[in-house]
Amino acid sequence: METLNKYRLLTDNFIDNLSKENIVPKKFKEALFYTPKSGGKRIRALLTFSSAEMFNADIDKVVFVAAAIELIHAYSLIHDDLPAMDNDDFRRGKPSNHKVFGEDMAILAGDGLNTHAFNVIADSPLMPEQKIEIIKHLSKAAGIYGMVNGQAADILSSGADVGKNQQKKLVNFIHKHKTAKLIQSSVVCGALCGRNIKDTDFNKISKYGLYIGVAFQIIDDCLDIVGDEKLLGKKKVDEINNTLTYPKIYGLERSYKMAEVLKNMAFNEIKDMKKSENLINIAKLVVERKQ
Ligand code: GRG
Repeated sequence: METLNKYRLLTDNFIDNLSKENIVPKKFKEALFYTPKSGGKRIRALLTFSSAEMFNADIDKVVFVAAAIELIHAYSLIHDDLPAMDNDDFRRGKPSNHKVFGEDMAILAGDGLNTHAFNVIADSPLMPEQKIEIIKHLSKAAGIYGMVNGQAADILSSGADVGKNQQKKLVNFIHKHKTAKLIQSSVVCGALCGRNIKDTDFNKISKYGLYIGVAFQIIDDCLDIVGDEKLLGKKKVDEINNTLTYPKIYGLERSYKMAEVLKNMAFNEIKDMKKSENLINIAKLVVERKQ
């Protein structure tokens, strides 16, 4: 756990330094860094570091990728909170970005974080071929074949009049794309910072990422019912927005069991690999979390 705290600190410091760059107008700069610097668990960054260390990557280089992924994640939260999306007034225990800076600045802050994340990776000291592979994977996972696609499916499905079987397929698609693809990419991009990765190991790590990514969103759905709003740092809105969730379809108990099964499937992929302790610990954190 000490290593995870070190990784969290490295990410925070990197983002803090980015926010010292000379960007005007002042209000845009404030909107840009308000969400990335407002805390958060930094799960995605921890996954990138933890996967990278299994492939002997240089931590000083990995931090560029870990922080970039947190910038993309922050952009997604800012846009997700907008009235046209989830309409959330609170995030990470504070007023949402658009509540402080207005919808116009919040949209632009999200756009800015999304594009700059790729600049951070391109500007990193990693090897050119590593950067290309990372940018290729991450842009696909965060974009039209991943997170943005899942968000679109989520919005289009809310309140849709479909049968139970169709609902199951839909919720699976949404969770996999909206949340799991970026989490999976955090793990994969960490590995891509390393050297001499065997295909078998790459496949294992990739499956681990997908399984805990889906488990993460199932737990998120459960916490939207049983969680404490103070701990979550946001209002529970799934019921209000008529969002398609695992507990809505399967009930709370079965949803928790499914997350547990996915955690064990993730464990099985990596348990025999060297230096996998951190990824095992993160998988536990994902399923046991209360915030
Ligand atoms: C392009 C206009 C436009 C909008 C896109 C892509 C998108 C909006 C939203 C992404 C979907 C999204 C926000 C999914 C939720 C994922 C999730 C469970 C977020 C919470 O993550 P945590 O718990 O947050 O890791 P912290 O605060 O700890 O970092």
